[in-house]
Amino acid sequence: MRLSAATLGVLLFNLCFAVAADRPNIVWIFSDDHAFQAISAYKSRFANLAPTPNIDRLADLGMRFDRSHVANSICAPARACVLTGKHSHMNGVLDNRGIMDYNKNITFPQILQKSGYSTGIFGKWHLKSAPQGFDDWAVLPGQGSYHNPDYRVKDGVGEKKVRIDGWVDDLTTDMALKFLKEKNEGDKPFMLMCQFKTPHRTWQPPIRHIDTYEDVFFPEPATLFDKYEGRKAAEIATMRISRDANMERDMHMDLDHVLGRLEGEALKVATKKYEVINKKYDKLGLTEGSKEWVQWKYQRYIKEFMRCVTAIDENVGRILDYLEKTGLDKNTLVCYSADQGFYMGEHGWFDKRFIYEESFRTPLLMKWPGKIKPGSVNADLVQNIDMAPTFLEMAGLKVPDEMQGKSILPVMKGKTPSDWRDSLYYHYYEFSGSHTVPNHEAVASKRYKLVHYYDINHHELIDLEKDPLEMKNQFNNPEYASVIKSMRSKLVQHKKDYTVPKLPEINTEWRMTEEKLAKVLAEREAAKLKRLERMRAKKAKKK
Ligand code: SGN
Ligand code: CA
Repeated sequence: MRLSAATLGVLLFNLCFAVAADRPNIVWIFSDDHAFQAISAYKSRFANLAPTPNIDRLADLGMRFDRSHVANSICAPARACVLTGKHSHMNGVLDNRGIMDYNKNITFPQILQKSGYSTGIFGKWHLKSAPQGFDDWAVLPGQGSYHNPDYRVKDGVGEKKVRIDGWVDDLTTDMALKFLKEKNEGDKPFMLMCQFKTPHRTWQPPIRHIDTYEDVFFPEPATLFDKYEGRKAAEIATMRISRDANMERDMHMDLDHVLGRLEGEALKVATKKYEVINKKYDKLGLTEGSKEWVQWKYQRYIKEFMRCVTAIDENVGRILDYLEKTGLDKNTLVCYSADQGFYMGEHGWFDKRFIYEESFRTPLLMKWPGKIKPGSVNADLVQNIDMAPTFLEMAGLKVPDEMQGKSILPVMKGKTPSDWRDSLYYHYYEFSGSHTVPNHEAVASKRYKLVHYYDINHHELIDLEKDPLEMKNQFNNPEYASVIKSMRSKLVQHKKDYTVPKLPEINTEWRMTEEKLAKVLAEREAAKLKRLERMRAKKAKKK
């Protein structure tokens, strides 16, 4: 690893001055696509129907952050933001193709490890290169599999591939607990990252939950049938439950996809459960494209999502129980968060990527006995780039200058500085990855969002106070002229502070053009037809 003189200085400082005795442990529980609307502590519309009692324990015993946001609402970039404390244009992971480059970045686990922490990471990683700064690790290759997954496991200075039988996040939690048990016996502080694959598309709950919630009706969001008026980028996106969630994989009609990796008795039990559910659909005789059909798809989607959520909530409970049972909890900060939020039917969507609330916000709950007040709720603007500086400050370590986030330690302690930031910088770069969401750069205050979809020359101004569902674009409304002016100057300031390069200089390959959009859509349509053909052939063979 090549390190700059400044970074070396930080490491030396940290080696010399870290006080080992009472440094707190850190447990970071991180899920993939877990919308805050799907956590009962956030008083979601599903709170009574599918509660998350274990995640809620963190809210009861600690702090719930209501304005916790991401810098770029997509998986690999969000993970890089957490690890490096830097915005995407600085850490180099702009989109899901991005690789964590340790020659260009120093991460908080590396610094903690050097300063004497035991460190471990288990579960979803998505950053391609092998994790660095961890004594122990086992991560999923790419997105990983739900059933009987492969893991990339640390093996000396290299790694090996191991297939393990079971449901992915039960296994990841087993590994996290093993790490905790071993660390409990040592005298070093520890930092554990337990990173679930769940509830990522295509939602595959453990067998014990395949038919949980089958008879529950989940209320629809008010914007399920959004027409995207005045919001051109939203109109372009291919992430509608109605049109873009597919029957075979998303709606679980193709059991080979859903259960592909299961074997023996487990496969039999799971198949039987799905067949019962799928037969009910056949009996309904719904017309594809009808309103009722979309409503059925919504129910099916949300049920699969919440089954997955229930399973990870149980695993959060296992971790909290262990910490309490051993007394480790007393000197441990436990956090629960997700790489980004998710649309649970809002605007008619699944997936994320946009700066609209449901995917710009991400859950954040923290418990730290004696330091964070139980049952507290915070509404200050915090962002995923703040995590690295926070953990370093907690451990009594110096934060490298290159980190752009701010430590939220005072916020956690209920002492937010009076000059705390009043807006956040956001930038999404992955047009053409999946779902054709146009790239956008934005600035968001607590009330307003000024968004520039620069490839299609479209601007939006959202007034969250007057329009909490984000259905009205006020950019051309003269009443908002002064708001736009003030938001623009905040954006300019952020770009200066964060040294954002000029737009044409970044991510040239995935910039959107009309031709590229047409090509991507045509390819997707062809793939869809192929899938349908395969399904039909399979059905015919069965008969
Ligand atoms: C897969 C999903 C997409 C999702 C991306 C990125 N399709 O491609 O729906 O947006 O991952 O997700 S799937 O049919 O393969 O599930 S991310 O969380 O990793 O960024
Ligand atoms: Ca994700």
